[in-house]
Amino acid sequence: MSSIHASIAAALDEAARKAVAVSQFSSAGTPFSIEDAYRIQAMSIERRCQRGERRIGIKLGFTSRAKMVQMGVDSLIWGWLTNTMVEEDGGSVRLEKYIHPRAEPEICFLTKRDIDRPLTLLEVADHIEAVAPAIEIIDSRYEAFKFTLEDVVADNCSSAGVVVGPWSGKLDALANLGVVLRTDGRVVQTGSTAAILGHPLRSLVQASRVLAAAGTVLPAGSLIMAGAATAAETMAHGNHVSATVGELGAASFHVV
Ligand code: OOG
Ligand code: MG
Repeated sequence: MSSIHASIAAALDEAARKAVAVSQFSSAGTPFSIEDAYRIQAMSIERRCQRGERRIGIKLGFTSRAKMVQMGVDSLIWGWLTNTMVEEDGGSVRLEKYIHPRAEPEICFLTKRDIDRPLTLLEVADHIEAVAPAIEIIDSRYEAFKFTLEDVVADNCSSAGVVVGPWSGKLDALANLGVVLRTDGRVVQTGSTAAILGHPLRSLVQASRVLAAAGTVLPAGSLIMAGAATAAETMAHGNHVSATVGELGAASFHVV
């Protein structure tokens, strides 16, 4: 652990707290490795926890081709979700909390057992209590929403907000559900849950692997966001944003 990493963690934490973007670090004179990026991420989450925030789960990023193409990045990444990131389904999202937020349609899982080792595809369903349609609000702390893989990992993978729709036990239906993102009723993105690593349950296999590699146990009752099935869309004042995921239903919010 170096003081440079700690100061990058502090700068990213401040950028998120004040909703003011910063310049990239890894591509602008302070190169660091992916391992260092996860150390910086852990330090910035630790700062949030010292202010009283709680970890409530994790999110995966770049589990679909649509997202990799949009951001020009091609490795699966993961970051933490905390309690202050939760926005109410059907409620109002305050634009001023964010820098340049984007919305993307996702699937959220609720765990019913600790995830404490790499799981197989056959085992993952036994660890899940429920599934819900969801919207992730991503908000890169970097200017122009541009980053390298290392920078975005250090920035907790752009995690900023989560809106979780109705929970159900419909795990068997997940293979190929239609995904539709709407802004003010207009369809802005369409896709399929099959775009998420071929099957959203595979995101749980990946989640269990990255957690094990990090030596972290994810406690029962945690959320896991599987990663967006489509590209993300910018949000503006007054927008109504909704994501429908086949028979799982929809999650939505109003931007104020
Ligand atoms: C990074 C986060 C990617 C996803 O669902 O693929 C992500 C970003 O695009 O800013 O959340
Ligand atoms: Mg996402």
